[in-house]
Amino acid sequence: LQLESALRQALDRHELHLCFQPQVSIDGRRLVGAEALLRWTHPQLGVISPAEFIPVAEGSGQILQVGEWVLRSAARQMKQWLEQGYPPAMTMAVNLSLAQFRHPGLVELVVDVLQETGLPAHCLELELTESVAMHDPAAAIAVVRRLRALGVLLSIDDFGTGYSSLSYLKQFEVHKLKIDQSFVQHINQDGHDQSIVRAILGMASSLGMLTIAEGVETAAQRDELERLGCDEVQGYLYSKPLPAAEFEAFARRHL
Ligand code: G
Ligand code: G
Ligand code: MN
Ligand code: NA
Repeated sequence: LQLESALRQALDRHELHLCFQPQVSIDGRRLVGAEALLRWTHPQLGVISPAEFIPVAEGSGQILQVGEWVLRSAARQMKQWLEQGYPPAMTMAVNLSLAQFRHPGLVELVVDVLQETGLPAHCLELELTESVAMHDPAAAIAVVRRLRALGVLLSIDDFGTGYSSLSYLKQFEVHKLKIDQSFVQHINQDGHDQSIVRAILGMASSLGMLTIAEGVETAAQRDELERLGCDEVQGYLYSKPLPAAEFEAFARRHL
């Protein structure tokens, strides 16, 4: 309850900001995207993790307002970066919660944000989790189709940890699977994790989806993922999530 009332004031008091984690091509040569990750610095409590306050915001319904702020801010930032000469193929990925995804105003909101910011639709990627996608698959497939029609990209986050039906996955026609970090962590030691990643990559490839591995921390993990045919990586090996100015410094070194 305390967090809930504090969060109500957080937006007004500008206590929220975004960090951006670089996404890099598997060869490490190209910056291909950024994932926007929400941060809250409370004046007394200090930095509060989204793992802590997103569930609160989901329970209280505040996630709609917070999520709208994230979407607008991330799109505005990406548009600014494009104007500064960042690669036009670069994408800005935003996490969507179940309540946001189920809200009837979502597609209209995305249209608004794209119009308002002037961000090309293909530069925006919306991340769903398997549980968001599978909550009501028929409804979700319909929303995904409408979002795809706008030209925005869609990905499934934490892939492999939830349980999605393969037949629905085919109908979703999302652009990208994000392989959960739990499969990456021991990929060099654990033959089962390696097999799971190989299976996910094979399935993605046959369904025409791109793949990104999350939580890549070592060169050995990256090498193995490259050997298995993964397209992109995100993780501490390249960078943790960064405030905008530090992301810009990272981009200058990698463009
Ligand atoms: O960046 P970090 O480890 O702190 O994120 C913790 C969790 O919070 C992750 O599951 C991440 O997906 C989630 N998260 C971060 N930012 C957002 C956001 O803007 N919206 C939603 N729905 N979840 C977010
Ligand atoms: O759930 P989602 O995948 O959106 O959230 C990603 C989470 O993983 C964030 O909290 C982010 O800070 C964290 N993260 C990103 N890269 C790494 C990494 O290389 N190692 C670990 N342990 N966590 C990471
Ligand atoms: Mn994510
Ligand atoms: Na994830």
